[in-house]
Amino acid sequence: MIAKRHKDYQEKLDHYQQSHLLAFWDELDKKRRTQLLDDLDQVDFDRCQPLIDTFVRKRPVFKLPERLEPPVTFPATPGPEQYDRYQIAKEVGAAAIRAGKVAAFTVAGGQGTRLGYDGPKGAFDISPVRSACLFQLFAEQLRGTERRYGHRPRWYIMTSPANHEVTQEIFARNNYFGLADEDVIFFPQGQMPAFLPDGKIALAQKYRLALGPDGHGGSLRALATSGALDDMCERGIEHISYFQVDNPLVRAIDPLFIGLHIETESEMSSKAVTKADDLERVGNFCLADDKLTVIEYSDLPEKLAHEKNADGTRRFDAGSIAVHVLACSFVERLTAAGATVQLPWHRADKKLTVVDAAGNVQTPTEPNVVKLETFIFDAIPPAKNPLVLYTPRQEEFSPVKNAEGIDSAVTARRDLLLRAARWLESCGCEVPRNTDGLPDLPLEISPAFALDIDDLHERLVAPPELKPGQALVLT
Ligand code: UD2
Repeated sequence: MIAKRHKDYQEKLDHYQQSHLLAFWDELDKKRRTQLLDDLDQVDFDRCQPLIDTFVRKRPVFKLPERLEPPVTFPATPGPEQYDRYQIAKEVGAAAIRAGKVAAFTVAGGQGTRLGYDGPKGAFDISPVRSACLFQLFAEQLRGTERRYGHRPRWYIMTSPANHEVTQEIFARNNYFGLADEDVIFFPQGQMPAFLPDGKIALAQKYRLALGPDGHGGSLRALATSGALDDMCERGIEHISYFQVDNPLVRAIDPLFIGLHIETESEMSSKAVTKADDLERVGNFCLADDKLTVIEYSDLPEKLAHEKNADGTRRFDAGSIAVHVLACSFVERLTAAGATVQLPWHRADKKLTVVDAAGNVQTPTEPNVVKLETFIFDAIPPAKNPLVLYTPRQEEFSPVKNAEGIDSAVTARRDLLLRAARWLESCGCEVPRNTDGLPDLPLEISPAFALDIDDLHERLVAPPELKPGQALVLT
């Protein structure tokens, strides 16, 4: 069996000029040979081949669209002329949730290298008092949604082959964070190899290819190939509420957002925040040659990033928080056999320890490999009626990306604490604050207890009395 697979790959790799991948075959024991063959099975050589010339051997240059303008957006708070529309949207969204037409979808296949956490990022403890992990906070939102709308959305989680098993183990060990195991569906995303600059696939070890997840854009393909999309259709799910695993403040299921998406017959909707500064490292919503598009911070020329309107506000101000609602029919259209729309590939030059042709381990000090990924937001331009809804950053966005500094666990915990304090204050509580303006007590509201300010208003019989240093945890 192994001999046959080996022979087949010898021919195949010759054809694709990747025979170096079997260079150490004779040195490998049976287990390692099998591992190497299994890694080779993961590579779609036909898919990679044309990319090697265009993205690896050549360095693609990002071409700025001819006409770049700010997008038309829905404001976070409606003006008088939009008030009714928002009210209707909230009801429409709530009705869709109640009717089981909305699924939650978390992309959790990333490698989380910047955070330096050894494990799936979703298992990272983040809440300020209970130390609940990201997965737990999302699960509690789904439980809160069930309490409020009478239906608990099914939860699809995209993992990667590297963290698939351990992610499932974490859920099993934690009793699915209070959800039913059959309501949480895990599936791994596809992989892409890392390439050396000459187009050869890199070896991480003599018997291991350097493979990594194919980007969050790969979630569309993975939804289709895993059967998750069929599962959604069979259950009458029509809308996918997409969010990243790294944002503990995210509103996993938002009736207003879902309702606007439905009312406008949008195929893909997005949430934005006002950028924290001109050069914040988030994608920028733009109208590129009249099409709604996200341009990554690294691709938006600084001159444009600094441009101001006549009133002094920032011209390109809508930063992507990577929260979307996608119509299932849209994902079907994009992933159907023979689909004409392909998400574009993005090149990233990375440092990776590799085994060289002589079998020596090389640990680089400069980027030595090319990784290719697709991005979910590149599905926006081909979508019909895509919309952007602004949302207040302090309510919904504080990602955990870095080990320290901005977008770290420290800032996310602070923002969870501040949000809980604001919600309680709006319910009439007096929250003691220290000289830095931070709540002077450990404070946490589980999303299972309250999903937002309105929910908290309904849930609190009387505003609790808060004392400095005395913890309040609402679960
Ligand atoms: C992303 C966006 C940025 C902005 C920001 C908001 C890109 C390129 N940039 O920045 O525009 O919206 O987020 O927080 O997206 N993931 C997978 N599989 C993969 C790669 C990533 O599931 O192959 C997941 C990952 O687990 C995480 C999310 O996607 O939940 C974000 O990935 P990232 O950290 O690479 O994105 P980032 O911070 O560069």
